[in-house]
Amino acid sequence: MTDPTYEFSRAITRQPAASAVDGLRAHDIGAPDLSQLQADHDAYVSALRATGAEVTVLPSLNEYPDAMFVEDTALCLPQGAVVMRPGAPSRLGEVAEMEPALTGHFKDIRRIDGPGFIEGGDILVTGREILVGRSARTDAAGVAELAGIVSDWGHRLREVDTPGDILHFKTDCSLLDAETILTTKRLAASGCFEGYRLIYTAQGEEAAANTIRFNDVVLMPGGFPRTAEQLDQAGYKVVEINNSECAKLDGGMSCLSLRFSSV
Ligand code: CIR
Repeated sequence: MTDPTYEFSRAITRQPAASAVDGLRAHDIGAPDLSQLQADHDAYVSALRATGAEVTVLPSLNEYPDAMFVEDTALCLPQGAVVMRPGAPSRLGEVAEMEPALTGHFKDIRRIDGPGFIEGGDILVTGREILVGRSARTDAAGVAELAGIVSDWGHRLREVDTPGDILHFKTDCSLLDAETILTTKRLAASGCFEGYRLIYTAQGEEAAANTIRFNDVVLMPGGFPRTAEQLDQAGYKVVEINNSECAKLDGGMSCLSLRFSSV
């Protein structure tokens, strides 16, 4: 029996483009170094493949500097895929580039038509529900449209708030298994995870919250030893990937892939 919240046979990623130096960022701490960004992306893809999954690497899209953050363009569920409608105007066109890559893998593909907006980074699928954080990128209308679609597929969606200074809901949390969430204390303080088993990022290591559980491993950004140690102690097999360059664009482990199992 597989657990669809973290066992996946496939992932889709996209090569970073040279234009990534112009990617969106909340605070400018310098442009990413392109060769390090590519090396980190390669390591990320290798780590996914090492779990036995088939990983598609789509070609870079120079006209969309943030297109390597594929997670924001779609939600992949066992019943089908939903193509998102990003709230960042410069990212709206990315979804049309992603849809053809999904068609071979999903029988049912739906679209968020608007007028609302929603990005995949605001969506956490757990064993019992789909949590969606409203944010600067995801509004109530976008959440409502998604709720209608996933209820057709038997999912319960719960709308929550992303604290104002956080880009996406999942910037500050990730699923470790169907019932366990890694989160920052500042996000959990809202009470949005009541009833779940929580592991908190170590103080000062809030940027470690965006990890992915992918088959038998947890991919986490390098440089957060105390949080890595906690996950190790809790029995998770941690693989660290350097994230220094993506972090300059507010990106992390979850943003870089769409994860699913083909039917
Ligand atoms: C953006 O601001 O849209 C990108 N620079 C980063 C997107 C990160 N995506 C994610 O957390 N899912």
